[in-house]
This record gives sequence, structure tokens and C-alpha cells, in this order.
Amino acid sequence: MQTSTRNRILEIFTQAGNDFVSGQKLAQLLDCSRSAVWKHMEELRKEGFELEAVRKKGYRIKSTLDRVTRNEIQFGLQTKRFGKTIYDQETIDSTQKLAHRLVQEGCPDGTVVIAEEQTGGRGRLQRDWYSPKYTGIWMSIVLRPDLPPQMAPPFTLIAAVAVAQSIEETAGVHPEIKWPNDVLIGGKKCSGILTELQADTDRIQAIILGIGMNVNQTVFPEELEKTATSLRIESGKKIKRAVLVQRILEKLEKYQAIYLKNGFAPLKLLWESYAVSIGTNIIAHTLQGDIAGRALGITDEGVLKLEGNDGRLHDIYSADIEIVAKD
Ligand code: BT5
Repeated sequence: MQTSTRNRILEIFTQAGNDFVSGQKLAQLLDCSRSAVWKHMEELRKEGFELEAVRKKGYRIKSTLDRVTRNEIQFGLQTKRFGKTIYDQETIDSTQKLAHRLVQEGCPDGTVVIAEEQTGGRGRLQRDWYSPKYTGIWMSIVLRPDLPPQMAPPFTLIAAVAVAQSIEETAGVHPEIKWPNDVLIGGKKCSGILTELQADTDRIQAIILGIGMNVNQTVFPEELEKTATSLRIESGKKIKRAVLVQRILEKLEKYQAIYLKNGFAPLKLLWESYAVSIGTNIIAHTLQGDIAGRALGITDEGVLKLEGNDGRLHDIYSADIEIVAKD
């Protein structure tokens, strides 16, 4: 079955929600014969979709598993481009690595690489990212905006907003964003974002946005126990990961469009509504050393403004932020 037909069928069932769609209606919408519809539905069944076929009513897709497969994510996804191409894997070393390779092969804007488990998941500066099986979201999204490389940094902040909002809607808890790439609940990290770039001197080839999120874990290894949390721990609810992925992709597509049209300024307000580290005393651990002071805010380019304890102003492009005290 052609990808375009497959995507169209999934869109039709997404719109129908829990309702049946008759074979006749499908034939009409897809502009094909009833027997072609039957063949398509059998192909979807072979791919692993749970289909219900009832005489005189038609077909319905049932979705019950908590898996982050292409099928589970695409059924119910309301986007135009993001997530239309998905590489799903049971186990992978790092979704970032595969995404980098796919960029070289020319994969489209909005391509998603997702895995149930990562054996070599990584954070910034080659730190490890703990990614146990069936419990979290470990995915990389390829963005291909036509922009110069210096316009890339706000994508981390845009992704953090998409993640925070999706958490709020799905789990009903209030997340906070710690500049630049952490999403916290109650001061503990539940999600981290890793933004990588492939670029020429004047043009972005691709941004590879890695999103890691602890969703249904109930315990963490000792070294993360004090600093990490999951949505399940915080909300008391088990959450369907594919639904979270759908919300994140929908928001990212929307915010990328706003950024391309109007820049970061309109999204900054949204970002600030989740920000914890602004207006507080912090220590910025940078590769050049530590700077203690007060975080004043971020610029329209996503740069952190820090007033050092000695009164000097600093522009921080990248750092780990330690919150010292809240006023
Ligand atoms: C990050 O780095 O927070 C970015 C994490 C990005 C992970 C995603 S998963 C999909 C994609 N594929 C990849 O291979 N990576 C991306 P950073 O700010 O450097 O934070 C890393 C630190 O967070 C580690 O040194 C640990 O202290 C901590 N950490 C590791 N795993 C964690 C987890 N599951 N939950 C909370 N904290 C964790």
C-alpha cells in the first residue's frame, strides 16, 4: 500500500474516533473500489492494527496497547508533516545516531525515530541518558527549517514548551522548565532535551531534536533517585506514551511554524510561563567555569541573561543551571 493511501486511511479513522466507518464511505473517500478497501484493511491488520469489522457498520480501529510503534503513534495523530515518517525500534543504541544517519539519506522534515529502549542513550556532553524498556519516550525528531545556523538555539526552548504543555494536558501535573533543556516536576527532572545540528556555514541542514521523558517508571537507579522523577510517580496515573508523543508532535509542528513566521518573541511568553530559573539566584556551570548571580531572563534568541554577583552582565549560551535560592 502506498504511504499516501496509508496516511489517508489513518486520518479518516483518526477523525472517526470511536465510530465505525463503512466500506462504502472509505471507497468514496479513497476513490477506490470496495475490494481495494478490503485489501488495504487486511494490510493494516497484518501490520498489527487491531481492527474491528462489523457487517453493515464497517470498520473501526481499536488501540489499546501502551507501545510507541509507528501504528500507535500515527493513529490519532493530528499533524500535516510531523510523524508522517516514523522509524520505530524495539531496541536501539541511541535514536540520535539513527536520526543523524537518516538526515544524510535525505529524510523529510518531521521524521521521527523512536525506540522502546536505548542501550546507549546520551545527554549533552556525552553524558549517559537512562532509557529503560517500555516505560519512557526516547525519540529524535528531524527538523529541516530553511534558516541560518544561528537561528537554531531557540528550538531547544520551543521543544521544552511542547513537552511541558503535553505533560500538563496528559498527566494533569504542573511542569517547570529549567533553562535550557530540562523539564522538571516538583524540582526533579522528568524530561531532557538534546538539540544537535547538521549545518553548512550559512544554512541549517537539519536540527535533530532528542527528547527523553520518564513516563511510567516507578523506580530509578540509585544514582538518579534523588534527582529524577516520572509522570507516573508525580500524577499517580499510568499514561499512554503514544498519546503523549502525538501531543508533542502536534505542538512542535505548530510552534515551528510560528517561529518560522514570527520569530521567537511570541513563543517567549509561553516559555516564561513555565520557567523556574528566571528571577532567581543561580550558578551557571559553563565549560569556561562557574558564574554565580541572578538570572534576569532570556533574549529573543534564547540566550540567558545573567547578572553576576559582581554586578557584571553575562550572556550565557550553554550551561547547567543550579538554582541556589528562590526569593
Ligand atoms: C539531557 O542531557 O537532559 C538530554 C537528554 C536527551 C535524551 C534523549 S532520549 C532520545 C534521544 N536519544 C539520545 O541518545 N538522547 C536523546 P543533560 O542535560 O546532559 O542531562 C544528562 C544528565 O541527566 C545525566 O548526566 C544524569 O545525571 C541525568 N539523567 C540521565 N538519565 C536520566 C533520566 N532518565 N531521567 C532524569 N535524569 C536523567
